Amino acid sequence: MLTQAIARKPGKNFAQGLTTTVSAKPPQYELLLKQHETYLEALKSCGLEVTLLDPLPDYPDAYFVEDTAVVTPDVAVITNPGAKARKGEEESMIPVLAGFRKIERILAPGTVDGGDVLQVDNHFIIGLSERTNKEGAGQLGCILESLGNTWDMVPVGAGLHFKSSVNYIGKNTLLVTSDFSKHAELSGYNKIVLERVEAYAANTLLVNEHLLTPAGFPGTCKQLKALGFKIIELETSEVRKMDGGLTCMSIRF
Ligand code: CIR
Repeated sequence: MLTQAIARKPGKNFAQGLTTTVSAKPPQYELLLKQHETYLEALKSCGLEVTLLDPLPDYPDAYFVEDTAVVTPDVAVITNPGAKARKGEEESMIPVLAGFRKIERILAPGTVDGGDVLQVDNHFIIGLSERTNKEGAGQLGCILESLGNTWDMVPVGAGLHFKSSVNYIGKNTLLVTSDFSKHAELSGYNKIVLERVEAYAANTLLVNEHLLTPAGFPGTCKQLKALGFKIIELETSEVRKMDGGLTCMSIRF
């Protein structure tokens, strides 16, 4: 049962963050704040106590807190973010997470973004991406293994992070984009393979038996409901313009 979430309010300069998404309309701060607040309310409605941190003016992407730490019942592993512009965000998480867990760190030349780390009970699947390298994944794997967990690495050939494309939704089931439907490392799970036009819905977040899923993907929503999942649909238009989604905006434990 998850009880805590750490999140950070987006700063006014959020649109200066990294993005590869071309959007017809520029990102809107007021709308992002509204979507972020609704997201936090949804986390609370799933039973989480939310710690909300202030924006970090030097880091427009800092509200994507997920990338800065991997937290398990035993440890908080502070990452070494793979994007140059985001290095340093992780330092501000140390005093926050030290209040909950013992701290370990990923050290250079290792890099890890939390968005590449998918937890399925005590098994961790670590995506190797432009942000997470083999050295970083190995360091994280060693820490997790020393605490009784298992882990595996998966190449991320598409999308920004592994969890942009694959998420665990409970009942031994993964929600995956078609790019990940045949990966050997994922063969032990049931899979719901998203239609190409609904690929963004892969970024669905399991919180205590509820699925927080992006609004606007009716096919996926219908399928999840039919399988008996409890769904909370959330607007994500402004986060999406910055290559982010629902998993990225909090650390849950
Ligand atoms: C970045 O490129 O780092 C941010 N604009 C988006 C990060 C999204 N985080 C995530 O998927 N875990």
